[in-house]
Amino acid sequence: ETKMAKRLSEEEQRTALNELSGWSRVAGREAITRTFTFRDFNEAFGFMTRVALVAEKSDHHPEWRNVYKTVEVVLATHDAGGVTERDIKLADAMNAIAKQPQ
Ligand code: HBI
Repeated sequence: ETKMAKRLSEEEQRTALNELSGWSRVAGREAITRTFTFRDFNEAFGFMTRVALVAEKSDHHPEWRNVYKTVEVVLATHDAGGVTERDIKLADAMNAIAKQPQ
């Protein structure tokens, strides 16, 4: 049996998001979001490919939508019904991957 991640309060989310550039809370839903913009489709899809490997490894998966060179991401922990440290960790990993030279 694996331990259920604890939901972060609104205050805890705000504190965590202060150190996560580009991320904000979703209005009307317990989730966080960021839209990444790349130079072209190839860079956007390369980002998604790298993130997919991290997501699968940690069994934590983004909701996302790619339109040309943008990737709109929403993160929530469905099992917990809100935002948890798992979302913050994946958001941080996505920021790091987006910064890598393509
Ligand atoms: N990804 N974002 C997210 N949230 C979850 O709750 C989640 C997931 N990936 C896999 C997963 N949960 C599994 O642990 C369960 O659905 C079994």
